Amino acid sequence: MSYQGVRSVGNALGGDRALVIDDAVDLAVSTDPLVLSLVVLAVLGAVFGGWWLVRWVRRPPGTRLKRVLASYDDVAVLMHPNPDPDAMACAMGVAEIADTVETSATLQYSGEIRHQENRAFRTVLDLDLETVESSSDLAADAVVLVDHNTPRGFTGAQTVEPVVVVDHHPGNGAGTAFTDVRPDYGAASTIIVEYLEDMDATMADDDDDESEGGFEISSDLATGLLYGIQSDTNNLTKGCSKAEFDACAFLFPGIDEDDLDRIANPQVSDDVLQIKAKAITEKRVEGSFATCDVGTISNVDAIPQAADELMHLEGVTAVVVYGENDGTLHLSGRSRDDRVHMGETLRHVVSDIPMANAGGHARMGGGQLSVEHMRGIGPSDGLTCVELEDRLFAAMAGDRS
Ligand SMILES: [Mn+2]
Repeated sequence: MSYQGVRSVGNALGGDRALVIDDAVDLAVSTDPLVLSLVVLAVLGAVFGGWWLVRWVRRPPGTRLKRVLASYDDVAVLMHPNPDPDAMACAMGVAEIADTVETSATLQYSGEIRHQENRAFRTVLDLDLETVESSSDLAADAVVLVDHNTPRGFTGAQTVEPVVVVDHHPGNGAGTAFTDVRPDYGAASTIIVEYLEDMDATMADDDDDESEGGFEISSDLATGLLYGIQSDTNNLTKGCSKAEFDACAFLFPGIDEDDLDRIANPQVSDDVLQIKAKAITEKRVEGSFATCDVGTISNVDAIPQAADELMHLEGVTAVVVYGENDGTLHLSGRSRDDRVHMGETLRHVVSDIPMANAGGHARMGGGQLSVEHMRGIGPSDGLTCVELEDRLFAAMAGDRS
């Protein structure tokens, strides 16, 4: 607004106020050009300060995570029990981000890495992972949780307060310094990829050892993150958001196709194939549902794989496969039938059996029950496997009696 403009507004206000504005403007202009330039500088300072504040508040999450990691010398990056490729890829990503700020990261997990693809992932990408049996095994006080949001699966897990949580599962778990939980995402690896993009990371180029100041993504990390996304979304066919496709496109130039093939198509052990064969030949089908008792087995990881195999059967929309290992009956259920919520079905079936637990999502569920308790130690009558199957069929058909 021009000086004349200000004066006319002042006049329009009328009376004393017009006089005050008049005086102020006269003062500023007539006294000293230095005062005027100071005023201009103050205005510019306020504008720039505001812009900086907005930028600071809106810092992308990848930048914020990097700063949080930079404030620790050591962090323990904790995967969920029996980690899958998505969890392992996230841990690799956090470790590489930590490395850029000279924070040392130890990758840890509880349980076992059993599934042949998970073992291949670890071997091919040469991961250095440590196991945790109790909270005293944690490598650092600062714990970063990836691909789950509440610590579980080891003694004292409930006492652990993570500083960082990065996850895509529903839940209320939070980190004391940083929380990023996106249940609409198909994989937690996708979130890590976005962090790398936030940090202007580029794919490592073998021909050029010179880093251009930015962070370079190794081919192991790019391959791991891509496989993490693929395995959590059944090769981009289930539970995907647009973010998964964007992340895969970003990773594409950096992946090692041979490594990806070695991870995705590992050799399958004889017992896994035997158990799948048993599920296929000895299944019990009623209507569009199937169950199978695969008997006593040594590799419990074969049970969900056998359930996946049975789901390929034409006309079958929900299956439960179960087998016994070391006194525990392991159940694994799958459903693509909107009428069958598998997690609820399994929960209902075991609800009156002591020491049993079961649950899961609509399309996927699992459970464990003590064989002794199922057979009815103590006062209860117990349950045979045939009766268990009858219950399973009834529950899948919607009978909640
Ligand atoms: Mn995941």
